Amino acid sequence: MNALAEARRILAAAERVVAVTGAGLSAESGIPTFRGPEGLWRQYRPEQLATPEAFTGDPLLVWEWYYWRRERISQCVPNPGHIALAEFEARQGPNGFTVVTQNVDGLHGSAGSRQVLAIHGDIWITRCTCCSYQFRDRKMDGTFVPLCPECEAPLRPGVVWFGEDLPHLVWDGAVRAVNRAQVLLVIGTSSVVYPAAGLTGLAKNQNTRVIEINLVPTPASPLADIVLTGQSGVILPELLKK
Ligand code: BV8
Repeated sequence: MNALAEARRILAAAERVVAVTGAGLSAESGIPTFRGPEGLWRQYRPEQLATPEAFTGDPLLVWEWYYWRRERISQCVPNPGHIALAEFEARQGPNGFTVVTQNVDGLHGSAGSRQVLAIHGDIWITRCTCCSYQFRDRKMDGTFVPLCPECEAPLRPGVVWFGEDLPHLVWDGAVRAVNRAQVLLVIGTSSVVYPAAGLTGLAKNQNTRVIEINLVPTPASPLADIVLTGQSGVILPELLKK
């Protein structure tokens, strides 16, 4: 039996499935990945932009990068990979399928997925650096650092930077979902950013079957029961079709 057929057989028998997704899933929607040849990080290093220190040091540079990314994302739509995941969720029923995404682009929600845990936050949220003020923000350009209307402190993108804790309730939900899952799909992620990358090891320690979808081998590949090599937008519709 080939790898895809075996993966379909395993999924057909699974009551609860979790998918961990990364920038590779959105690549076919036109959103550059972080560490690929055309990656978002190519002209910058992560510590230059996605850290609290970078924001303190040059908040306008960080905002300009996020405005640029919002602009890019606003021109992108979910691809067949996102849609296949949303349709699979509808067929799995309540608590049958959870997406744990590192992506901040919101494309899973646009594709119709409802059980989505955005562990690295949401690029379309702007929040205060000091008080609890936050709002859904469609602003995609700016020449100054926005200030909080409540307390006048600088506003920041509602994403999780390196060195920052993940939102506890969301992260706890992701761990609980993996603990209950019979199958973990690891889709389009380089599996180098923790603690997200640790979910694969958590799954393996409890005999959850792991299926990885990527263009190239990653640190998760040796842990996977099945590795499906190729574009997630091509593989997922085949893997998850009725
Ligand atoms: C934290 C911000 C404490 C939003 C991002 C061990 C334990 C805990 C922490 C650490 C640890 N070791 C190191 C750390 C610190 C650090 C870390 O992991 N550093 C790394 C670099 C070593 N982690 C942290 O600081 C985290 N916070 O740990 O707090 C804590 C501890 C325990 C529990 C809770 C809290 C915070 C990490 C979050 C950082 N923020 N983004 C934004 O601006 O977007 S990370 C950034 O990288 C994005 O979120 C992105 O999603 C993420 C991961 O990247 P990928 O999604 O994998 O994207 P990448 O480009 O790397 O790879 C794309 C893949 O797709 C490739 O494999 C490619 O082959 C593939 N691909 C491409 N095209 C396709 C494809 N596959 C299929 N089809 C295609 N078409």
